[in-house]
Amino acid sequence: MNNSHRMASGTPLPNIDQTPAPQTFEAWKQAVLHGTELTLQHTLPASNETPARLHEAMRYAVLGPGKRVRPLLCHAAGEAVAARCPALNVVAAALEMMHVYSLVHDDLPAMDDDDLRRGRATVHVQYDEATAILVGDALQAQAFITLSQAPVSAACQVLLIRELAIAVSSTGMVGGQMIDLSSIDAELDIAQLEHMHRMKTGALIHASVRMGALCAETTQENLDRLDRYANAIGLAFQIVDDILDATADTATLGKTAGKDAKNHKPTYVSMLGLKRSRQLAQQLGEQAQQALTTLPGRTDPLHGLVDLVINRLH
Ligand code: GRG
Repeated sequence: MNNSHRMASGTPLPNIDQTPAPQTFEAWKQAVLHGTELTLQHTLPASNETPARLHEAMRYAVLGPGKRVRPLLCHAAGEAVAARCPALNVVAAALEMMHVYSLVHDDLPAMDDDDLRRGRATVHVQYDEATAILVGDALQAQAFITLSQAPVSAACQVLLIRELAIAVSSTGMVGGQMIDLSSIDAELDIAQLEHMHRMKTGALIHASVRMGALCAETTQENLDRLDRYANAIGLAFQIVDDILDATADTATLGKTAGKDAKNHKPTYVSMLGLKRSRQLAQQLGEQAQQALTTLPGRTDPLHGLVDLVINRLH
């Protein structure tokens, strides 16, 4: 069977399904990053396609040096239940587009008002504010177009589209952002803080894991195990983000450090302190690892990603 896929840009995707499975976590990660990059390159509209300024700005936003945590989680979860690589590459690309839309809009003057992202000028600084708004809008649409082209059954495409739409909806990422924006100077308790982060950051991370698994027709038991993993790693990711905002420098993060305290935002660090925040992140990491019993495929990438999320430096 020919596994090349013709995507939105019209260029066939290379056949990256036939390469042997990498042995170490690092080799696995590099292979996934390579597949994600190729798929994003092919799936995003070309920068000379009209309107060229918008397409160029979309590519600037997405093809910058992100960590690609969501694509990595999608692949790792898919491989844990033996999903096929071409579908995972396409779904991973859609997840990264959705994530980047949220970053571009979050950086806007009306929201976090930041001029640095991934070590480079934010989209509204590099281009202009109206272009940045449209880049976010178009990336969100492009994510759904991409999912509608995933090489899975039509029924599975609908499941993937629904999963992503719910994750970024007013009860997921966008709702979490709304609560976050209204929490400046507010007195949140730890349960409210957790709820906000589960929506704002956790929902898309959770969807990344589930969507990888949905590419294979897996059992409800396996999905339940992966849900537990995703819930734990999603919250751990945010706690580590709070820790890094308080402890790392701007050059290392590639975005402005210390913004939470400056903006009087409640965070795990402001509420629990650094030591307890680190302990909580470790505990959640252990919970994530424990969820990974008896999955039918390869689980070392999911284990490796716990370490990567908890011990990351940016
Ligand atoms: C504007 C609709 C809308 C939503 C924004 C996710 C988000 C909601 C805002 C991002 C702000 C932020 C710093 C959130 C904390 C966690 C987070 C998502 C960090 C950025 O994700 P990384 O670290 O970034 O995966 P890279 O650049 O590596 O992809």
